Amino acid sequence: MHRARAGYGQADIPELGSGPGLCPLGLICFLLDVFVVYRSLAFMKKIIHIDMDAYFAAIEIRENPSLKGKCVIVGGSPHSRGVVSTCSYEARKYGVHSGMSSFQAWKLCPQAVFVHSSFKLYGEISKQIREIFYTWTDMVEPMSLDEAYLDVTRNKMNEVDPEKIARMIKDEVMKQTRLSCSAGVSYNKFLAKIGSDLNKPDGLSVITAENAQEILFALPVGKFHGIGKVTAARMQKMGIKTGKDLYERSLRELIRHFGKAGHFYYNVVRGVDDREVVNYWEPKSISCENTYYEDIGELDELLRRIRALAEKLSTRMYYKNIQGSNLILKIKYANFEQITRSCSLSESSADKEILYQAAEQLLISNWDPSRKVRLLGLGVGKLDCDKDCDQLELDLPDREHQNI
Ligand code: DCP
Ligand code: MG
Repeated sequence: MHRARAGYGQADIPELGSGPGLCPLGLICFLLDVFVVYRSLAFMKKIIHIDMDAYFAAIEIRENPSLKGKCVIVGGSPHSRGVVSTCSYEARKYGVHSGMSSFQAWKLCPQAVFVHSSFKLYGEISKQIREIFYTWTDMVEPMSLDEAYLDVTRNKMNEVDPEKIARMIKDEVMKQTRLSCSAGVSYNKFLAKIGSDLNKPDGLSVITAENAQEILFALPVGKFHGIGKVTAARMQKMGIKTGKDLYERSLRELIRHFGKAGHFYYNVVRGVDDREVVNYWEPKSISCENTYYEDIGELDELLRRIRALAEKLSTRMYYKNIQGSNLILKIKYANFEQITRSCSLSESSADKEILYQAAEQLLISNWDPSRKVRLLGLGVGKLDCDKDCDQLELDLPDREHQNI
């Protein structure tokens, strides 16, 4: 009934008095419409999404003010096959971005200053920021160290205007940490997340039932949360470049091309997202995997791939603030046959070397050398999660997310 809380206002709230004329039946229709509109508005959630700006880089600059205004890249060294965790907005102008190899980043921006990550500090500041959120509501869902959803529909200060709350949170974060963040305010999580990205850095965007369609229609599909690079490229090929193009495709067509995710795309482009803000959720495992362009038959090469996976997994675990004591290895052979083996770690850890050592042993004792490998996956289970443990991100069924 109350679909406006999860859809565009005009599309979903019936126009008042649109039924038959004011005969008794018309009157009943009219009253029903009033009731629906009332319920729609009454049930509209107030969601804020906060995302820190250039988080790791901004902290490094705060700690070392001589870096201010420079191209700062946080991550591995360009000469050690490292990757970029993030970079300052100055470095982004040269095309540097998260996930790119540090070597490539250095080639694009040779004047950049490379800084190693200080995860412990990032975690401490993250907790400090969350305390600010908790002054408003306990309905806080952290998505990573630098990002969280807040449901402020009802809040501890009884403030009715979510935009005002977002502004006060931004000011308080700046005051306490000397770091800037961007906020998106809307009636569901998807739109709030889109909003926080609209005017970065130091942005504040409000997406309402009235302006949602205009904003989503103009947005390139690659900017939709949940549509990764590979899917965006597939959509481009199908002629789906913007939200408007996506809106025009039928549910049937989207499901045919994208499976279960098609349903998600169909809904979110209509501003429909009924996911609740969940304030605590214990992840069971965390993992990553890679399908290789060419099947691999050499042990050395497999170990090299395992090392890369261990590093990636370790970074994700630090980023999510979790440790685990059970290592899981997945091997998929060229004929798609698959085995999964696991072992206990000596202690709960997120350390890349500890993960690698255990994975190496598992691989050597379980791999069949007469067969080539198509895919490797590494995961960690039996996770240690205290109250501050972060929630893992929604895994969409998209190959590029590389989750087991
Ligand atoms: N991060 C990482 N590896 C990635 C992506 C991110 O280690 N592939 C880390 C570094 C970022 C932090 O997570 O500082 C937050 O990620 P964001 O995607 O929010 O990126 P930033 O906060 O750096 O920049 P933005 O201003 O675009 O939010
Ligand atoms: Mg950020």
